[in-house]
Amino acid sequence: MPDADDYRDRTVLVIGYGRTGAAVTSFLLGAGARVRVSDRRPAAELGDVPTDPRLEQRCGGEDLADLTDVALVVPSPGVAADAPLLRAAVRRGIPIRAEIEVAARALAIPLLAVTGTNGKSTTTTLLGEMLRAGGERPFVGGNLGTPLITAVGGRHSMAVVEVSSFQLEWVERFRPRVGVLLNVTEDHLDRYADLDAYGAIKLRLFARQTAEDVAIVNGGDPWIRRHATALHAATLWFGAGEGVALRADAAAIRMRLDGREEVYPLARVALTGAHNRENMMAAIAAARAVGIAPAAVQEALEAFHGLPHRIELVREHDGVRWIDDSKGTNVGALIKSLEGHNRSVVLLAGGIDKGGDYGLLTEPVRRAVKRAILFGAAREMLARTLGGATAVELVDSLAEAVTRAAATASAGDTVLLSPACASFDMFRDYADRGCQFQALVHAL
Ligand code: UMA
Repeated sequence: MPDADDYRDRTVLVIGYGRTGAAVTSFLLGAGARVRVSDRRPAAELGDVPTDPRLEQRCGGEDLADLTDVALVVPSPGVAADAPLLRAAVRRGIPIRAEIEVAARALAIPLLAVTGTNGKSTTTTLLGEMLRAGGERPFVGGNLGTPLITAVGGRHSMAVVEVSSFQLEWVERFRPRVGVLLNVTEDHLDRYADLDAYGAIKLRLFARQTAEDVAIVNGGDPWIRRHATALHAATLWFGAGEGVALRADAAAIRMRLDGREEVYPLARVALTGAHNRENMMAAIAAARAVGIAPAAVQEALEAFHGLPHRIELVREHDGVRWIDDSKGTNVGALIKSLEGHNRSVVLLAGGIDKGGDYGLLTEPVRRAVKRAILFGAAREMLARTLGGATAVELVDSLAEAVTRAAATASAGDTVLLSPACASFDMFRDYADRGCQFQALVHAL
């Protein structure tokens, strides 16, 4: 029986040749495997694929013959579990491993993994900054953009990895030293049957943890509270409710452990809002769990200015604040972005409906939004859902949305791009949508 982590001379099928597929292919070739790449796109669209006699391309569709002689399948996160090749691999008993599983088996450094519906990227990046301030050499990546597998062979002392539900679908022994679960609200319901099915995948992050590991979870999140029995690690709750170790108000974050209290003042911290206080609490708990000194944690909090396209102020123009929240691609994200506003928001939303209960938006929109300007494939659905709560208007493009918003907003208002939808109907990705928005706003 060959060692399961020895890839030499074994044929591995990599499905999808995007960022993950390319990185995992390069790792596997380096580890001596024969790699077969399957992608539904034609070869000409795949960009640079290395020329290597041990690399074979099967592009332009999925063919079950691609599984012949395959010892292991590594699917990209974008490949759903019901893809014909994956279903056939399961039927034939061929092991399937996520890229993060392959990476975690090859890495000897502590892993700090962050998941949740919203706030993952901010928390992951901030935590990386805290580790850096504490003298570590962290790898920071995962769903954030740089696949974890690229950390293998690097000179890192720890890895902070943003983990999506897609990446957790095919894990087995993935066991982070520190696992963070920020929140679980409806998202990706085009891929999962319901909230419980989606949340159960998120809990796989904790499945292999033991009492020697740490789980950091949101005490104010009802779904997580209901599923706390799935946690086997030492658990630190933050936010609200019974037994929380970390609490926050607008002035400070307080962490109470073993009868001692640490205070992290927020007066000089740029991140604002209740959701960001949750992200900060989680990052503080994770950094402290791996021994980063409080002074380094505070230094990183004060130096951090947030991520692009996440409630990012683009410009103040004629008294109107223009905010880019293109990364807000689900209902929960939009609800958080509307916090603290009172009938002063001109909302730009729309794109591809990812499933989920858009009805949850009615009350926050009624309170915060004076007009919703809707675009993209989901615009009619959104107009029906939000029509009773605010004035709605349909447009054909983001450019038209910006023009209409400029005509509608008056001094003191905020124009907020927070689409609550995926971007792929009109843009390459959320970043492309955000960059186009910013260019339009700067041109006003
Ligand atoms: N493909 C197939 N068959 C399929 C599906 C896709 O052949 O059934 C091919 C496509 O033609 C394409 C490739 O697979 O060539 C794309 O793979 P991918 O969609 O997995 O994308 P990657 O470039 O590998 O990027 C992935 C993550 N993408 C997704 O989860 C959809 C990136 O997260 C992540 O940054 C990257 O790995 C590095 O880890 C993006 C994302 O949208 C930001 N994530 C979702 C989210 O945050 O909501 C989960």
